[in-house]
Amino acid sequence: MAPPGRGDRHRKHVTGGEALVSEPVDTLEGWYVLHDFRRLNWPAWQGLGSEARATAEAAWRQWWQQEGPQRSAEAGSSAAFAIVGHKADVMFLHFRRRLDDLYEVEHGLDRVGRQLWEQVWSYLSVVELSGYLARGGADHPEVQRRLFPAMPHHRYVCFYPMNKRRQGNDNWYRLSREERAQLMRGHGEVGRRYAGQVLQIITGSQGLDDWEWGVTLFADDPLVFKKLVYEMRFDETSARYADFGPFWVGMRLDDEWWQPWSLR
Ligand code: 76R
Repeated sequence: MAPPGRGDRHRKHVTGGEALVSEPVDTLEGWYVLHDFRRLNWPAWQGLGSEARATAEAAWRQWWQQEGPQRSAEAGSSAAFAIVGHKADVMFLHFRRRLDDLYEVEHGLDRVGRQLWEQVWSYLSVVELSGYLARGGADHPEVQRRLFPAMPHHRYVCFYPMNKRRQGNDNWYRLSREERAQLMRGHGEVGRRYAGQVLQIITGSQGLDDWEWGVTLFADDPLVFKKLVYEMRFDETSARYADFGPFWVGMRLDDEWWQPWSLR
């Protein structure tokens, strides 16, 4: 549903002779989100005495008690996942009300525990709902629930950034709003075949990070990621108009997320 005024503003723009190529879509924004990828500096960690390691673990525990799953749902939440493969050891996923709060939690980990968790990558974005398909207004409870989701509890996570293509005849941003809405309907139909098996959180990062969207999928069976993403590839929205960044797959860590690396 277009917010009041948008149509008028757009028309004015067009008659002014400097038409936008096509009408943007209205979006609603929720949590600020940071995907924070870390690697344990293993030589430094092993080089510490057992007392220093215990001190570091106590500091991580304290940081996580303050910032982790125990936080109020109102203020946001955090989860930790062990990344499979070489790209990182841990992915922290943080949902917060404000950008400032993300900065706080990100650097909270650096301030404690001797900077042993080196940041290897990160991704900044905001939970986004676009207005292509009918949805309630911003104050509708279902819309609020999707803008400010609770941290999903599934065992596995899959994250990747993506762009919509801007290339020759395959330029998403030159399609009319109606054409884009039509394509998004097809996209949603494929997605809905996975209802109950996968939960997706789409975050927008235009102007915030190097790609345009972050896709975060949660499931209890990692094979669902492969099936869904493969099937999506054949849908025109992805086949023709999408480019993808690196994929990160992990599994949820318990509250004491550093335990797999503990030397005790
Ligand atoms: O209610 C809804 O949000 C349903 C419609 C819907 C939108 C608007 C939807 C459904 N998505 C939407 C928007 Mn999606 N999605 C992706 C990817 O790997 C790929 O090929 C693409 C990555 C996956 C796997 C996926 C899954 N989606 C978006 C947008 C914003 C586009 C824009 O605004 O231009 C992106 C970038 C994107 C990408 N999508 C679904 C899914 C699934 C599983 C669903 C069904 C969800 C459900 O009904 O529960």
